[in-house]
Amino acid sequence: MGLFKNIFSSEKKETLDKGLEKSKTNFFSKLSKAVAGKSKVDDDVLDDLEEILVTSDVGVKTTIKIIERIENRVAKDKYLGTDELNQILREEIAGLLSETNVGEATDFEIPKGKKPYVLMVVGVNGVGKTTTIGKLAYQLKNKGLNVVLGAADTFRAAAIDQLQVWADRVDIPIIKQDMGSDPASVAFDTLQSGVNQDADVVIIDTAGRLHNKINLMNELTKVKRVMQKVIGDAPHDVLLVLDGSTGQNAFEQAKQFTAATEVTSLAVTKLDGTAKGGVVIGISDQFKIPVKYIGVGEGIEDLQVFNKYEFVDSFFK
Ligand SMILES: Nc1nc2c(ncn2[C@@H]2O[C@H](COP(=O)(O)OP(=O)(O)O)[C@@H](O)[C@H]2O)c(=O)[nH]1
Ligand SMILES: [Mg+2]
Repeated sequence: MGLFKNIFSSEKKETLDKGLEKSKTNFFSKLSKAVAGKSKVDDDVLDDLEEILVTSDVGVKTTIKIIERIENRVAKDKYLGTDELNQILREEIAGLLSETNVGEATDFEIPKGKKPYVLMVVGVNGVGKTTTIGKLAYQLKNKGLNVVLGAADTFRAAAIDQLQVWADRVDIPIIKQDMGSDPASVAFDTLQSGVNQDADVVIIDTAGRLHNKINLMNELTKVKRVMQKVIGDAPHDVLLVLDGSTGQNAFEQAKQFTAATEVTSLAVTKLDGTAKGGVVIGISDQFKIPVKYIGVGEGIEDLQVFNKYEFVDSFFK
């Protein structure tokens, strides 16, 4: 068991390293330019560092916090060599993320005591909701859990088909209706089926094409209310999916969705395709909502539980 665990985590680390490669290369090439010819961390280096962090989509607020921490160290230590900057950045970012106890999980787990555990997945079109659901269902099934999917994104036939493809790939049941049907009704059917099948986990896919906040709020509230006719405290988790390659847009979407409904966890996708992986650091710092999962590729295995220590480790390796 111990050996298996080691093999698993080294594989996980490899995928994470690969997924963060673009972000890392981008960050460290800028950083080495900023410190070229300088032996000491001075105001110029700090200014450049600030710009690098902001352009890596760490976000202004979180960047300011990091810079302040490094300034304090410079003030205390008097002389801070640029060759130590890496290590210091790593320590300060890890320290910042450690202030909350989110991002501590190391494995896919569903809290016990709720059966079925109902997970509603929200987010705008194209961020990776359906893909994340497929990958997550695969992980949970591999852990021996019975998973049922609900295709409550009824706007496009393709959206339903896509979830069906994932259900087939993972070999789990899916509840769906025709395109254009009421999402709340699909969610209702899915929960009922989940209860009847004694499922462990029910995952509901939703549409993100609601053109304003009021519509979005009404739609999500309705889906929740209808679910609660079957399971009084459903959904147990509302997972907002954000596309990590969209940078500040992801922050904006997080703001809008958290205003429209109670979001309880986040997934940040497409970190493999971006040089701006810093968005995960900013989002974990700024929203009081835990980043639970990160997407590091399109494959079925390319979803990871977000662990801040592993993340920082991979980034500053
Ligand atoms: N590279 C990469 N692509 C992803 C990831 N997650 C999703 N995608 C791709 O993003 C596109 C949109 O995903 P989809 O699940 O349909 O988004 P939805 O509209 O929110 O359901 C698809 O082409 C996915 O393969 C990821 O972590 N990395
Ligand atoms: Mg979809």
